[in-house]
Amino acid sequence: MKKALIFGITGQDGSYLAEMLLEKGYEVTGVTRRVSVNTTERISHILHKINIVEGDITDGFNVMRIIEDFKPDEVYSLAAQSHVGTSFSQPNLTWDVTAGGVLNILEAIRHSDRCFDMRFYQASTSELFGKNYDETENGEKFQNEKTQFMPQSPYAVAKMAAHNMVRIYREGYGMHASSGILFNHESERRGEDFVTRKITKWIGGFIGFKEALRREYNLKIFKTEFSEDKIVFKCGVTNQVLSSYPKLRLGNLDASRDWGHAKDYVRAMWMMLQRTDPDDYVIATGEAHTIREFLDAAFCKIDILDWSHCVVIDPEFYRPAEVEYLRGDRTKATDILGWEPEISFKELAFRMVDHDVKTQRLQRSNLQKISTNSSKTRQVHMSDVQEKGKESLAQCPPYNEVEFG
Ligand code: NAP
Ligand code: G4F
Repeated sequence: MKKALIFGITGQDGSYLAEMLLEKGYEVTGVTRRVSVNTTERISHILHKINIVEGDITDGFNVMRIIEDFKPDEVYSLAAQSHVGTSFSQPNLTWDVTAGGVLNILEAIRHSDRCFDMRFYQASTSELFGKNYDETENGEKFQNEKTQFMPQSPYAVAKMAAHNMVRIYREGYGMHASSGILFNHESERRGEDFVTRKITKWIGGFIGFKEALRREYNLKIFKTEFSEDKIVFKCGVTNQVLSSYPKLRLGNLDASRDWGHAKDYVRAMWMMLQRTDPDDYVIATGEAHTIREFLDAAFCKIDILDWSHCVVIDPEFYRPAEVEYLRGDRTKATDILGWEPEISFKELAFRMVDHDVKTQRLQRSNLQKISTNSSKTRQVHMSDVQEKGKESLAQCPPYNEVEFG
């Protein structure tokens, strides 16, 4: 039985990778940090099938001991401070974890008696390209393994250091060390402060809120109005203000990303380690979409075609330096690994919305939780509605989605 060691098993990718390796018959060990709250939500369904060891990649001795004790065949280095925005406010931490942590793992492998029995995967990133791209003869922009790196954030600089370390350890010490230059990949398990999940979480919350409001007031139709930062719900019959929901606050909507599904991407990680020769590969769908296009797809799933009323542009979410355009050319991965993505951009957005709507519906099923108004205000509104008589409300047309306007 092959043994895999995953640093970052509690993250989005770690959880999908662990599932996939278990299906392939691996013995899986995951490294988790000591934290005051439970972070194993994404792997709760497989916890009984895997080993968990406590560790932090910034502690070199700790990493060395884990590798010596567990004796893995494959080591996946997925742990990182992975949020680009946060790397501007916490550059030192980002450097220590995202660059230094990887060096600790590489050193632990290099000094092990089993150095050449282990294969190592590093989670590199399309952020390495930053500002830079190449162009086809038709003027289409793309990035591949030959595109020069021009990082735009402390996160990307840390990842570039790690990427170069992996190459040096491969070429200098002959280690089986590969880097996947993965373009953005998302999923139902994506961290909630990345833009795609932030959008689909908001949609889930919004739908759950509307449905709970409808149940609470026994209403079939709402009218909505839009203030600067809120969506105000009114009774379709009496025009009474019932409640309000905060708008979705986002930063730059014009950047383009090459978005795939994480499940497809962890397959590529494993494929790299099955090759006799270690190497670096770009993993991407080859399609670029703006944040606006993701909003189009996600809101379309709930039949809202004009989402502009629901979104506020907030300078807080702009970055000091932005990566404007990422579109990967995966030719090498397809030719050598035989890797292709299976989940399309639209399916990705729909799956994420479906998941978040379902989750929020469950959470909102308790009527008491619904209103952002105080309970006192809600009672006043309730009694107003009741005074008007439930009969008149019952004459409302059947409920569809919220009617805007
Ligand atoms: P993620 O959800 O943010 O997961 C990061 C993981 O790293 C978590 O398990 C986290 O543990 C762990 N971690 C953070 N600091 C640690 C430390 N000091 N010691 C040990 N573990 C630590 O990230 P992801 O989306 O799964 O991405 C996986 C990797 O791929 C990351 O390295 C990321 O930078 C890289 N990457 C991601 C993408 C993408 O689009 N998703 C694209 C390219 C590259 P806690 O649960 O305790 O926080
Ligand atoms: O979802 P994001 O935070 O992802 P970003 O910066 O592309 O980084 C992700 O992908 C990288 C691979 O290219 C990984 F290496 C990295 O670990 C991470 O997984 O932001 C995407 C875009 C950016 O242009 C950002 O400025 O969305 C824009 N954006 C607009 N409003 C926002 C927001 N991003 C976030 N997080 N939050 C916003 O409100």
